[in-house]
Amino acid sequence: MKIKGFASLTLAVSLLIAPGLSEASGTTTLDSQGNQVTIDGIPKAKTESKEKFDKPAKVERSTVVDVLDEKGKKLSEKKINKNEVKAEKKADKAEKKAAKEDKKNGKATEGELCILFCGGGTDPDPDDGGGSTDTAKVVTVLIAADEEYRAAHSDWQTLTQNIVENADNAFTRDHNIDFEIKALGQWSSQGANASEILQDMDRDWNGNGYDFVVGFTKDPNFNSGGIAYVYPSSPNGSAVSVNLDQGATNTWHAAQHEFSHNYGLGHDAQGSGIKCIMNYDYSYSVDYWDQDHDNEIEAHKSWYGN
Ligand SMILES: [Ca+2]
Ligand SMILES: [Ca+2]
Ligand SMILES: [Ca+2]
Ligand SMILES: [Zn+2]
Repeated sequence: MKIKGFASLTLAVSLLIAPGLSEASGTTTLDSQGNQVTIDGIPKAKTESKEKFDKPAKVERSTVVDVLDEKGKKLSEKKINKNEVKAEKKADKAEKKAAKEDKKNGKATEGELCILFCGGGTDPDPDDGGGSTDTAKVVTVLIAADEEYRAAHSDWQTLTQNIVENADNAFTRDHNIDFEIKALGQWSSQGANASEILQDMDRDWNGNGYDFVVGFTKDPNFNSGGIAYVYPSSPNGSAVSVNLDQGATNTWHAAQHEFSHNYGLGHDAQGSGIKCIMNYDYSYSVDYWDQDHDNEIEAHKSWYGN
């Protein structure tokens, strides 16, 4: 959509400093709500992932979603039903977390039991391994899919819901934060690169009362796997990120990485061997954070939701 005066000034400045993503990383600017932000992202995945999900994602709570047109006008409503994770999927995850096994100390099994016996509760995984304070947080999410993404995926509503509902599983498991989808918007994305497309998303969809607005794009100018604002403190308005269409599995990893940036997290050094979704070497292969980043999420958990 149209670029307004103030925003285009900011844009012009960041264009000078940041013509592409690599240079965009660490760029400081103001977002549409006046927050001082840095822009950070994730490179595209090196390998293709499955285009579709084999099964629906774990949905922690049932929710009613508003479907919005490009102007944010409500077109319809749809219900997303709570969907318990299957035991075998949980086992899969436990396997992936082998590197963390000593830290977890067999707690994955407790988590599994809790799914079976405490499924109706509001605290699905109280004994998680992330050092959670057990304060349950529910954060609201607006999903906006751009015209290229919607053209490529007639099932874009289900697909993007599944991506977000996969991206929040580790937040729920390790930090007791549930991302609840409240709206699905039809976005018209514009911009010459990923940073500009992020800023376009921010201008178009911020300020509507959601904790997070997350974009999904297939715009040919989006030269990144995902991109997000990194906030130094609890932001005014919504936390904003955009992810490239890279298939089901890669895209939800990118979404989890970008949501983590929204909580103020930076990156682990590449080549350090630190297994964390914030390390580019592992961003598309693990779904957990290293201890420092776990601590940081806990410290910033109060930024969003209630
Ligand atoms: Ca979920
Ligand atoms: Ca959720
Ligand atoms: Ca576009
Ligand atoms: Zn990043």
